[in-house]
Amino acid sequence: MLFLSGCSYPEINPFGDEKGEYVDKGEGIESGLSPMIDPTTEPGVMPYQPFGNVLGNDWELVFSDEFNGEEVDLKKWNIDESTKTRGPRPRLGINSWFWKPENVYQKDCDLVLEVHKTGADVMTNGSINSSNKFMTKFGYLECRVKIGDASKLTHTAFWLQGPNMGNVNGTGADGAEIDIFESCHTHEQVQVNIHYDGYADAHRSQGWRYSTPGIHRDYQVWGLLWTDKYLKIYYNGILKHTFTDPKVIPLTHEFLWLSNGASFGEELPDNGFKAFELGKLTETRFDYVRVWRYNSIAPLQPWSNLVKNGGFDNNTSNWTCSPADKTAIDTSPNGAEEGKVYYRELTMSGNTMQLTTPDSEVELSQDVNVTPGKKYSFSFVGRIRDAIGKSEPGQNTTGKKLKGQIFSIDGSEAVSSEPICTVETQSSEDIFMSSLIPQHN
Ligand SMILES: [Ca+2]
Ligand SMILES: [Ca+2]
Repeated sequence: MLFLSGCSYPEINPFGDEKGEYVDKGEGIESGLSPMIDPTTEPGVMPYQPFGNVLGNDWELVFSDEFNGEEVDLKKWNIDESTKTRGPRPRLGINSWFWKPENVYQKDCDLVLEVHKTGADVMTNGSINSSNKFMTKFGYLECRVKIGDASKLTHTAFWLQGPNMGNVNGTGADGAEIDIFESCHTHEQVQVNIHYDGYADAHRSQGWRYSTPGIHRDYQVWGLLWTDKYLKIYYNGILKHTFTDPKVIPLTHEFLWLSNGASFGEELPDNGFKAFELGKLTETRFDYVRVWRYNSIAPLQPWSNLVKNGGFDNNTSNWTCSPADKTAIDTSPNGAEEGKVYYRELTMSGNTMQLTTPDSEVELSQDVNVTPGKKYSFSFVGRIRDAIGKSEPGQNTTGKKLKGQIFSIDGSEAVSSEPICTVETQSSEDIFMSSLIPQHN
């Protein structure tokens, strides 16, 4: 089975009209008194862009915390303390759970959020938020984090809330909860969820699941690109989902939230909490959080993508497959392990194109108009799946290749005589491939 995931250059939408805005020490409070930029942040640091200058470089850092000091910076953060249980997870055997300040501290240049079992059905967690201290509207928000062990029934989250998100008016433009990620699964996926119009009967939400290779092994980088036209979610520099429905795009200031809590993935075992001993279960480590505002839309213009639906945004349109019927939008968790049961997503799927063939070649193609004499770059992100286990008897991906190639429009002449990008080894990671296309007269 071959596996192509979204190209990382599908940046066809320009930024919105408004520049980003921010408020430090909260709206209505005199601004400029509280420096929100960590002095240990590397000067001039830009959003994490391992796959090229996708987001441009015209960014102004307006907030950062590298968590390198001895203590949590209370000029920026409130340390949460729950006075009553947050939403119980009775199916998992967690009937109450609480954010506790004693679970929150800084160590080894990280913010640490510990997770404990403090009673037969009681969990404690850690959380900080920037309410009334730092609020932001539009821009790019990024964190680097090693999530808590999801198999210990905790999820880690990087999220935002607006002070007026409880206002019921049929839209989240006046404020929404944006969960950039919630690591509630033990397979390599997370959820983005957006909630608005409060949490009672009028509550509305939209959600999406996306693949996050490597999430359970090490630190990973999440980003949110937020304009007045869209929200884009990035994982390790790869675009994972785009929201364009105006109902889920806040047009007002929101504050940051970093937390862990009791989990809710459907694959987690019933009453699984019961098996754990009392004491510390796991911890989440945030390396940094940074927020930029954008100064102009100019940097993005050169990246207007010629490829249509390059991110496979929820469908296969604009692509031709040969032989036909060998494509699908991927709906399964990544990183299949032998003997393990996986749960198919019924209501949410990822923006990933899957090419299915155990035995023969499959080609996915699209015509692109180019101007003679100009140079173009070609790139894609993909992986050969089943790298860490067989999903079907007899299936073997050894010797499979994933490659990209450019042909003239009649399909007969290879513009690049050799494949531009080739992956031959199996991989459990997404791999980025890029090349300048040779000039063609
Ligand atoms: Ca509302
Ligand atoms: Ca750090």
